[in-house]
Amino acid sequence: MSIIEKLENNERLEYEDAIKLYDLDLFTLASYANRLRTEKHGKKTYFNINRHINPTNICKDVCQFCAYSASRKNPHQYTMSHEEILEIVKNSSKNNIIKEVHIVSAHNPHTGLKWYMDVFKLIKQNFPNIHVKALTAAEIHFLSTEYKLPYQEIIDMMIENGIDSMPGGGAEIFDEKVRKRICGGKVTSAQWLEIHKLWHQKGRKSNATMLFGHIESREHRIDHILRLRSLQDETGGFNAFIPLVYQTENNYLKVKEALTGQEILKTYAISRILLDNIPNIKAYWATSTVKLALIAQEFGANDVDGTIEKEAIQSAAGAKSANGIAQNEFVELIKNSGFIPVERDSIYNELKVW
Ligand code: V47
Repeated sequence: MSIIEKLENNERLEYEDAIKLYDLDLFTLASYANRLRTEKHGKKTYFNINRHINPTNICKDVCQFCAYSASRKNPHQYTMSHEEILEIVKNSSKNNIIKEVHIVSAHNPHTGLKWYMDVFKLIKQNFPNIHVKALTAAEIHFLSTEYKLPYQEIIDMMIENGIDSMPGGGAEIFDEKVRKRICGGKVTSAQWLEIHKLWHQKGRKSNATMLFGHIESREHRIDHILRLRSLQDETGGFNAFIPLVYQTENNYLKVKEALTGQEILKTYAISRILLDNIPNIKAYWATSTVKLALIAQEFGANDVDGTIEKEAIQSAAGAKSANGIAQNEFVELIKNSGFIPVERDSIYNELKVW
């Protein structure tokens, strides 16, 4: 059966067919991805009102793509105090506007495990209505090795200290050869998947990312997406898949050519087509640019992430996301592009349809 016939019949595609998807023209891919998006979400596009906090940039790991870590080209080291972090949440949560804090740090060996956990405990005690999305699988692996505790114990601590869901960071690219080259030494692909599985087994939700547009090939992207699909078949715990477009500045991966918009849009569409079991495909505007995130709505994406407010990881590598985006601007942009803006909470309950 041809790939088009399989797409017409909504058949699940395995690796050999999946890789052929990139050979289809952009608008053919768009039409199948958009059909699937529309079946699941109609014209709705989700966003949330969130605040990103990056409490420390001191990192014991060395990822070639990272411009945020202070051990790399960024000479400015910082570690926030708990008071500073609480002040940020307090200022952002005036009038109950933000619904989520998204907390991701570098792997700082100097603070102690308690410092990490107290951040979440204090936020939850002081702001019980705010959803705490925190600790990537890479951070969990770091804490587990640094403090010689099994993943399970770190996960139990996360739950005790008020973490509601896990972000999707640290996945990068699962192919072991590429991974070794871009972030050797940190959480392996198998460990990343194992940590999310353990988290899902606790009845909790998480997201999954893929960093693309660096030295990986199309085959590596397909392999990455299919490994996520297999785990999702087992656990059903992923809320969203987020392809992160690689930002090229201030880091050590020498990437000559940035991806074309066409390749990025194909990747969103292919993600939607292959991930028949992950409901939300997020075009994270901080890495795709706002304009492409809006276009991605026609290519399978049904989520554009949140207002962010402050962002340090992608902006260090050249993204225009340092100061977030205002809620009313988001709403206007989604509306003007022909979609229905829906403010959601962190686990995709609808809060307001505009
Ligand atoms: O894992 C680092 C990426 C991630 C660069 O779960 C880079 O809702 C592009 O995971 N170019 C952290 N990306 C951010 C993240 C995330 C973002 C938004 C939403 C969610 C979610 C998760 O940032 C890291 C890494 O893959 N990153 N450097 C770079 N130069």
